[in-house]
Formats: sequence, C-alpha cells, structure tokens
Amino acid sequence: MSRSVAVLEHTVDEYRSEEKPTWCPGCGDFGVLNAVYNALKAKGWAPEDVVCVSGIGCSSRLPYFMSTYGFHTIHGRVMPVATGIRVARPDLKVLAFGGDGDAFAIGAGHFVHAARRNLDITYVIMDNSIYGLTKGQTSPTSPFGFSTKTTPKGSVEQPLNPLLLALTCGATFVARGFSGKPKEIADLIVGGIDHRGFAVIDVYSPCPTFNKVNTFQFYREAVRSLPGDHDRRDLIAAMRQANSADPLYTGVFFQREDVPSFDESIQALRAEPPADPLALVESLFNRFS
Ligand SMILES: Cc1ncc(C[n+]2csc(CCOP(=O)(O)OP(=O)(O)O)c2C)c(N)n1
Ligand code: SF4
Ligand SMILES: [Mg+2]
Repeated sequence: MSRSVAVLEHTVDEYRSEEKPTWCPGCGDFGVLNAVYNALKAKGWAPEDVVCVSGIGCSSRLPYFMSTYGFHTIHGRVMPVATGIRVARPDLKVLAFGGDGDAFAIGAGHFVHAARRNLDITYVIMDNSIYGLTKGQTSPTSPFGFSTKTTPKGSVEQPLNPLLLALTCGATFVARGFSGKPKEIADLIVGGIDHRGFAVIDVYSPCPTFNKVNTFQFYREAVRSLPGDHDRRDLIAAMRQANSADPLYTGVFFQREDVPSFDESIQALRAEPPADPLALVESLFNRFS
C-alpha cells in the first residue's frame, strides 16, 4: 500500500546525522553531501521518507552522514539493493550514491540494467577518477597515461565516459555536476528526484589525496555550463555535448518522460486481478478435447 510523502518545512540540520564526515580535508564529497542536504530541504521531505543506498568507497560513506534511512551495501551492488527497496516500498524515496569504481568497474553490469529498466531512482556518482578508499588505484574514468600504484608507467586504457554509457543504456535523465558548484548539484538532484525514471548524475568530485591530476583547479578551468539553447530532448545533441573534452559541460544533457519506470510497471502487474483458475482449466480442456 502506498502513502503520500509529507511536504513540510525542514532545516538542513534535520538531514544531518550525528556522525561527522570522515573524508580528508578538501575532499570533493563534502560539496556533494551539502548539495544532498539542500536538495532534500528543497523537496521538503521528512528524513524518514527517504532511503540513501550506497556501495563501498569513500563516497559510499555518505549515508552515514544523513539522518534518513541508509543502506551501506557491498562494492558495486548499490543498484540491486536500490531496486529491491524501490519495488518493495514504493512510498519511499530512494537515492543511490557511490564512486566511479563502484558504478563503472565492479558495478558496471548492474548500472547497465538499472538504466535500461528505467528504475525510478536518482543515482549520484562521486567521480574522482580514482579508487580513493583503497588508497589510489586507476579507475575506469582515470585518464589515459594516468600514473598510480597500479599503473606506475601510466594507464594504457582509455577512460569510460559515464554520460555516454548512461545515454546508450537507456537512462532517461542524464546530468553532470562539479563539486565546486554545489548549488548546481542540488538543482540537478532535485531535477533527478522530480524525474520519473532512472536519473544519473555524474559529479566531478576531486580526491586531493590521491589524484593530483583531476583537481579542483583542473575542473574550475575545464568546466562550463551547457549552452542555454541545448535541447535536453535531443539524444544526439546530448551525446555530442557529453563527448566534448573542451569544455567539459555540466547540467542536464538529456531527459525523456515517455518511458514507463520499472517500478511503475511492476506495480501495474501487481494491480492486475489474478487469473480465474476455473476459466483457465476450462480453456485448456476446450483446447485439447
Ligand atoms: C568485492 C570487493 N572488491 C574489492 C573491494 C575493495 N574496494 C573497496 S572500495 C574500492 C574502490 C573504491 O573506489 P570508488 O568506487 O571510485 O570510490 P571512492 O573511494 O573513490 O569514493 C575497492 C576496489 C571490496 N571492498 N569489495
Ligand atoms: S582518499 Fe580521496 S576520496 Fe577518499 S576521503 Fe580522502 S580525498 Fe576523499
Ligand atoms: Mg573513486
């Protein structure tokens, strides 16, 4: 049974837990956390109506710092758990969080299928192009030539583009933010929440401890808002802008509203009356007699 979610005035502090963030000073994830508080305040939801689900990684600690329900799952498995919660409890709002490793390495298969199913959740990826928690290994979004402990002579792999992946797998809301612009991230999260379907928000969230390439300074120079005349209904235009390396755009690249969400389709199936067993036997009897 679904119940309506209360819309009341809440302060940012009501979404904060008693746990103080354990991230390194200057970590990009602080900006994302503040954006999440502000997005929930803008929505006016009570903390008990929200579930924050995450994988494993520095970024995946985010639910600890929220007063909402939280589920710190296992590495790369944020999508299966979020799917279960969304389908079992359609009255709850589900937000998913994790890092680039969690989403696009070990969790890549789950990401693909959550996107094509159009699960109605908002997934915020804190993309620092490195494995932060395990102290600095190359990730799927690390640049070519990137030198780390696992690639001391430089990475020989091309980076994956999260937005192009999301667009081609069928995500119906695809956006990019930058931790240096937390107000924009909050707006993107509100947009993702308001969207009925799978909303992917990839956020450049620098790791100053282990990634000395993709720094705040690097993104401040590289990032620009999408042009004002960008048409978010145009998939090809979205792909073209997502593929731009100079500048790196932020904003909503793509949105389509005409695809039923996974959970909506499941609820519709549940609402259908069960088949009449006698009529079924009779039709089988008639068919084979
Ligand atoms: C099954 C499994 N494999 C590997 C690990 C080790 N591990 C923990 S976090 C992580 C990568 C974290 O990188 P990312 O998802 O980008 O998050 P960040 O720490 O950068 O925020 C890895 C490989 C694990 N916990 N579980
Ligand atoms: S290691 Fe990097 S990602 Fe992890 S908390 Fe420190 S700065 Fe943030
Ligand atoms: Mg990472």
